[in-house]
Amino acid sequence: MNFVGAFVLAQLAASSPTAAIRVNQLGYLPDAPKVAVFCSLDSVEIRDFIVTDAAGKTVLRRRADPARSFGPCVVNYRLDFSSVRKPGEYRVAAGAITSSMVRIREDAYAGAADTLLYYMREQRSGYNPLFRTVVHIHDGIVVDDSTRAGKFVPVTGGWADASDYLQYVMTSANATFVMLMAYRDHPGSFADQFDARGLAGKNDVPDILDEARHGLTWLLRMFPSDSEMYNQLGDDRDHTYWDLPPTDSADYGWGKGKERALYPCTGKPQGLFKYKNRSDGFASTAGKYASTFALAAALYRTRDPQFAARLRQKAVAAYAIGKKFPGVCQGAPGRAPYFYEEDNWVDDMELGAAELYALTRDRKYLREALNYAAREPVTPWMGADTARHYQWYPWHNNGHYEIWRNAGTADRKVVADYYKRGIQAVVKRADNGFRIGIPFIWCSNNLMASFATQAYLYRRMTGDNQFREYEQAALDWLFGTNPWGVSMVIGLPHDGVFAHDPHSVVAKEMHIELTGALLDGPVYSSIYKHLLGISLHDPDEYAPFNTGFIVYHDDVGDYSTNEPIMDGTANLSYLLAALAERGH
Ligand SMILES: [Ca+2]
Ligand SMILES: [Ca+2]
Repeated sequence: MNFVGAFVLAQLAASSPTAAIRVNQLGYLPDAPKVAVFCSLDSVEIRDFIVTDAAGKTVLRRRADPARSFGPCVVNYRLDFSSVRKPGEYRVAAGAITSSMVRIREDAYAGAADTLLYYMREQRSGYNPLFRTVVHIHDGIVVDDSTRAGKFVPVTGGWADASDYLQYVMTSANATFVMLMAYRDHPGSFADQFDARGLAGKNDVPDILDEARHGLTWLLRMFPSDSEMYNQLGDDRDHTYWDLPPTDSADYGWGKGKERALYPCTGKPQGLFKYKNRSDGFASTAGKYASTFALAAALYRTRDPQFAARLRQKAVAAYAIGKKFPGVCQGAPGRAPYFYEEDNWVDDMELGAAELYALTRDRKYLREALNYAAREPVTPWMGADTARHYQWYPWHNNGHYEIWRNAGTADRKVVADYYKRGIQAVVKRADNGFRIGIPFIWCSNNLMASFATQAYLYRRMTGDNQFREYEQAALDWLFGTNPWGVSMVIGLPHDGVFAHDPHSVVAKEMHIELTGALLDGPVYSSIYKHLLGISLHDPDEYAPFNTGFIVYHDDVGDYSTNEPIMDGTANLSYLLAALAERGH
């Protein structure tokens, strides 16, 4: 340990908190449920809490509601101040403990979805606006395929998946889809301050569409013909070096920094080395191509008819391939045992069919969408204790909502009920001070964002508000109402408490803040202890709150909880755009 580290530890010991009041640092909408959470590491009792306004005047005094303990919080109380609706700045206090500043504002979420895009731009492969150069220009050469291995296919573009530089259709198509959906439903929430290349300066295109089109362009390259459907670019040989994107020296057998491996869907188990995945079809990937292209075709119909026509043709072709080859096309492992183990594909085909129905109005697609939906009404992690890595993906099934948008009354009720069942399964596990019922597997923040999004969609579809407290609790968790008091999105809000030491070579070496990045989030301590090659580089400033069954570390060495994720960041864009609109 260096001198600075020892000093920080001494400071921590002197000021070690024994209790805290956690709040959503981004803020509360005036009509939203508002609950701060009192978390004590020791056994204490409180009776009342107060809310004071900016002038220090008490505007509410109320009984604290005791709640079941959670994680490191031996004692939890829920401090419900929903009745405070007047916009302003407040603090919540109980005993000697006072919260950080609480904002109540009609525009609490204004601009938040655009903030996420800073991270998306930073993650771009192809032309990267941060480095102002084209990165990974040699992509890629086909591997793991008996007929085409060794062929060069030009697939530069897209986004790096996380702090490594691997690229997946699975996550990139979902990211593109959600951004398109966010724009379609909430166009007023997005600004135009950047151009198509991601450089500062408007181009008369909303920035969310600039970003989505960057994804679409790559996806079109990854599906160049009906007989070539690619799924993954690079593999975990990427992890060999701690390089920046422009100087990535990963070697896939064609020299350092040269061509990267390009994996097609083959319908068979894949993996060049010791580990193999369980791929048995194309449909999980084909369905994602189909849904993303079909939604884009609808959105670009008047904006760019030629582009839209091409997208439409590709959507139809991808969907047909998914029908012909049911099953999953999983991520391909390299040298390590970790890969994206997606086990469901009917959700992807459902979404593909729903978008093709919206685009073509051919009722065959609606029937097929409803049939797929009935085969997996609830995304299977909901209600579970654990799951494999990305086993049930996407984290929530937008297909039910997309069916609902265009279906008749009876079918609408069916898909709304599917959402309800998933929400109920999570709520059943959420009888704790934070009202949190997700499993804390790797990338728990994705599950949190998806639960909140599904609950929001259900509420808008039905007008049923019975789960609003849980929807809000998941949103609040992401922005600071969690044991650590940390916003899980870097820079949101800019004056909040968020990660300053994410697992990212770009942040570390370039000394930049990865504004807009959603982190993986807390995991079960049992998972953290068993991951390979994890160690903290600095003293843990959150150590007092890492004594429970889940842990979070703001440390560059922790790739399990503190690594930003591209797909999770994009996935959050819908909810934040929705909350930024009047009427919410
Ligand atoms: Ca723009
Ligand atoms: Ca799936």
